[in-house]
Amino acid sequence: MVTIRNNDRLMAEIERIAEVAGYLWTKGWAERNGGNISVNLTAFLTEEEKALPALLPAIPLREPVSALSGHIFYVTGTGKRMRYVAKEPLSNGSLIRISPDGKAYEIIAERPIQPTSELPSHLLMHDFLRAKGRDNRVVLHTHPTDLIGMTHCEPFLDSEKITRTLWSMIPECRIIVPKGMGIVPYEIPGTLALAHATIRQLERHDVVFWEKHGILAVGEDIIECFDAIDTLSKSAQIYLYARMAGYEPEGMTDRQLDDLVPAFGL
Ligand code: 2HA
Ligand code: ZN
Repeated sequence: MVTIRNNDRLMAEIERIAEVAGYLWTKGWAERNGGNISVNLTAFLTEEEKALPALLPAIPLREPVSALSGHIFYVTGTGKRMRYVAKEPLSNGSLIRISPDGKAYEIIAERPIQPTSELPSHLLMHDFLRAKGRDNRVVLHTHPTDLIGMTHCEPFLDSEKITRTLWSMIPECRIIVPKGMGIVPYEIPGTLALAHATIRQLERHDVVFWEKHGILAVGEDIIECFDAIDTLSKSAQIYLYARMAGYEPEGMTDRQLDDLVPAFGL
């Protein structure tokens, strides 16, 4: 019988997803079932594993994702909590296979766990990035308290303003999030309107704020996506702590930020 459990590389990658799910919970970014993760695992599966039988009838997608034909994703389950994804990723998420025409998906392992309500949005983002030739494997959405807090302040609902403020708190932020952050004005969670507005921001950024809701990062590696959000959260904390202490933080100068570009090959 074909089982994904014997594939050590695949299981190690699923363990890295679980590791990050644990960080989201311990950081306080994943209240209840907050947040969701999808990771393209196609490169980790054997041909035999890719052809595993579907556990349920195919589920149609609202919009086709033709650049993802035949691709396999790990996706957190709808209503599932990150603190449990951390312990048992395959009981709180599943592997899905996109149909050859990109119009539907099937759950192929390990249990018939329905994917997150944000799946159609995640897939549209994966599809967009892959069609653009970006080797994107990860879409990570979470609810960092400090970063969401900043989106409640009107002047920060401006990509340049929030990027400049957070970059200037510590050098690492400029280095680790070199494309800056996009902003998506409030939309109802789980809607394709939110997905399309996010995709417009992904043209220029790898990290996007969702006003009064959360943050979304895309990238090649789940740990790196987490690190980008974690670094932004650190910057937000420095900014907010300074404001709470009653002073406006000075921030690095433009010159200091610009000097990082050649120094780190940005
Ligand atoms: O999965 O965070 O945006 C729960 C959410 C929806
Ligand atoms: Zn959310």
